Amino acid sequence: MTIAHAHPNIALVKYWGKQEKAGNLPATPNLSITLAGLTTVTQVEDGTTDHFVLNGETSQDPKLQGWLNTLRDTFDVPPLHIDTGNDFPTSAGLASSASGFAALITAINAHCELGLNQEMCSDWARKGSASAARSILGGFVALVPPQWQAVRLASQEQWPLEVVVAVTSNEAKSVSSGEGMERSRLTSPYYKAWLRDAATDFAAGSQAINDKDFQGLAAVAELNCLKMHSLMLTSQPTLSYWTPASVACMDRVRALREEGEDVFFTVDAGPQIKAVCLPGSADTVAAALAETPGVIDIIRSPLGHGARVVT
Ligand code: 2P0
Repeated sequence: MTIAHAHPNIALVKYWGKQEKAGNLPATPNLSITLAGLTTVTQVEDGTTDHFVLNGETSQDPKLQGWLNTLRDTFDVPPLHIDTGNDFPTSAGLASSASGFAALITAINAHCELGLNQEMCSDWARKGSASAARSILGGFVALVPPQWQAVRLASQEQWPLEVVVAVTSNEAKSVSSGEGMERSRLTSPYYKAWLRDAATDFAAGSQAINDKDFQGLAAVAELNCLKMHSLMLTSQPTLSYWTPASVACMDRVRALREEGEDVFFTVDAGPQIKAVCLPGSADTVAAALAETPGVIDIIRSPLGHGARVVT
């Protein structure tokens, strides 16, 4: 039996749209931070048939089964009992598929002695869920062509940012990210503009991380997030992930910044707000978001490590 841990990551320059070829390849370069305060724990052991348990309940997951079958095209992987749990809301815009596939390939690699290095683990994680490629590493992580395997931009020790997650709903989303981004690619009138701006946003985000330029990172990350949500909103049918509380939190973050706090927001395919802070602002930001109407929970997180085997 083998146990692996992985953390979700949140993108500061987002992935939303795939290339039209095999391999689950993003259409645009993207970068993220790995969150130590949220964890997926995945246990793998040999079984007589594949059996998957998610958060204590038996689950049928065609995406996971398809990924396992693909893995077996290359490696000798026996039937597996996979038991995985998240200490945060699942499929609710907190990147549970990123930490999930990162923990899973890490556990299977060790359990079945596949001999994969980090780059290869990232490659296999990406085939399950593109954002999962990034959770193989900790700190600041890029996913870029031509390899589309995670690349470390900086460690969490080099720039120890903090993240305050304002949870506004625990419900699973009704449209998956994969389905949503394909809808945006096919129907949003802004998709071409999204592709056009991607390399510039990625370069600006990478430079800001390299320079530890918080204001620079704030500017590119907030605008890139709002570009992605513009794509979502202009998809047909629309993809509307925000609640009134999400909007209130974004307004609150802008107001806190006007008051001198070092904070910016980002939002993924769900209603939760992630406020990224310099450490000196995290207490004030957490207190302010906790008081914002509609916020049901606050999760605080430093940046953390990549996926790893713990037994
Ligand atoms: C990201 N998201 O860059 C963006 C921002 C959500 C919003 O990557 O189809 O679960 O499995 O590759 O990785 C979520 O999409 O999609 C995602 P698939 P994934 O973090």
